[in-house]
Amino acid sequence: MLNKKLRITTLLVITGLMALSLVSFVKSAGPPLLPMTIQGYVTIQGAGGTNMTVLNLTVYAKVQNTTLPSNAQTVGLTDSQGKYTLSVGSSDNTVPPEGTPIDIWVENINVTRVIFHYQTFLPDFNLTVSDTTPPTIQALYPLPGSHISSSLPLWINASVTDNLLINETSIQMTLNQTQLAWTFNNVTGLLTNLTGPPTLGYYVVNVTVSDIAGNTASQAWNFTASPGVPPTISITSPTTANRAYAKSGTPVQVIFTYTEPNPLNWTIVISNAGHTVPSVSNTTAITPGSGTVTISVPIDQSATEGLYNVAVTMYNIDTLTNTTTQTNAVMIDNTPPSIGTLTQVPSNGFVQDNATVAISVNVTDGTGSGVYNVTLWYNTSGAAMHEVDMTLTSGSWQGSIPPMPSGTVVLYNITAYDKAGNNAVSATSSYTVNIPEFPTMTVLITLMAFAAIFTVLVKRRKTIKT
Ligand SMILES: [Ca+2]
Ligand SMILES: [Ca+2]
Repeated sequence: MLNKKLRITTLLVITGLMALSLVSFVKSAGPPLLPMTIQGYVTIQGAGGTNMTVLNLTVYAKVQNTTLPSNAQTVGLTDSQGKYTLSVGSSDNTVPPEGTPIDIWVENINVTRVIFHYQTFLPDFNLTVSDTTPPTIQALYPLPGSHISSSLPLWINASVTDNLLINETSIQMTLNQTQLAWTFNNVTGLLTNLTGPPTLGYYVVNVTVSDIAGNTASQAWNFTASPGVPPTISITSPTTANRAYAKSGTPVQVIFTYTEPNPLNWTIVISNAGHTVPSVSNTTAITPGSGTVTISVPIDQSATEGLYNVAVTMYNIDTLTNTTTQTNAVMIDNTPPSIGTLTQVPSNGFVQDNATVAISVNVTDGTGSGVYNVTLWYNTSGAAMHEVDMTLTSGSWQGSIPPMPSGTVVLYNITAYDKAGNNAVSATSSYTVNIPEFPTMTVLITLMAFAAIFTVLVKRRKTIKT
């Protein structure tokens, strides 16, 4: 009896030990020791109230709108039975703190919220997704009601998206009720058909699409294929007849007008046989219809001197293009004008205190842009600088300095600009206004008078003798 009791006790102890070791084995082979694991099935309730499971639906664990780190397996896909698994958290420091609300999303639909708890395993966390929102069909091309070129291949595009998932097998695209073969990018949502140039005429596109829950959307739009008309462009400035001048490293202003109902872009190129200035294109959308563009085109430092053509090219959305050119409309000139010898009348030593002093000078610009202006600058020792615009008279530039008091020392020089903005400065000249010496002058005049009388008398005597 005793032995039997002992045997039963021993058996119970052994059984208990075996059970304990089995439990610890099950624990060690069970759910991963991540902070939190959730798994279950995804069921979709569709438009008709039917429930379904779908392969490859993406399930996310997010804190607010941020998906938790992917190394924590917080993004899962449903398998062929619609089963998903999410493991929130990992050994790194991105694990959310205990008690964090975590949102569970299926595709773009927020399904439910769980509270994060460490070492938790939720094996039957089934998700029911209700989707009654139909897909959206937008970004239609050709633009509804537009005219497109009958000479170019025809793209028909639409952006097709859904809050859950597009059922790709449901997509239908027709052109004048004829089925089109389409391609669909399920990442970007771009639905596309490309065919050869359409014949002239009126076309209606129809796109019909359903999501996986069975909600359906349709979109119809029309366009007309007509002979393409390229943009018209006219350069207002600069022109061959009314050239612009610039030096390297400075801008040239270009003005052009255009007419184009569907503009895409424009480009300005200033170039000649030896050099092309970096082109300038529009950086913002061009106003459809007619317009004027005024733009500053920088001339690069390496642009060499000479004449350049200005070309404006415009494209429309059908890639029809037109280019207009003004030849030799820009001159690059980097050489300052050349200032000749300054002529002063009266010259130094003969300037009286009532005398206006005339300054003249020849200024040339060789084969450059031409002389734009010449300025005479003068001052008297220590006083402010005065400026006189010189005028071109009979081939020389002329200006004058007004009378100054006796003994004044006048300093002056010339600056000259060419039409490209290069300038030259002459050396400084000077003169002193004479101090009158009346006694000396009186003696001189008297002596001259006597000499004249003497000469007359001598001549008369000679005449009498003969
Ligand atoms: Ca939907
Ligand atoms: Ca020049």
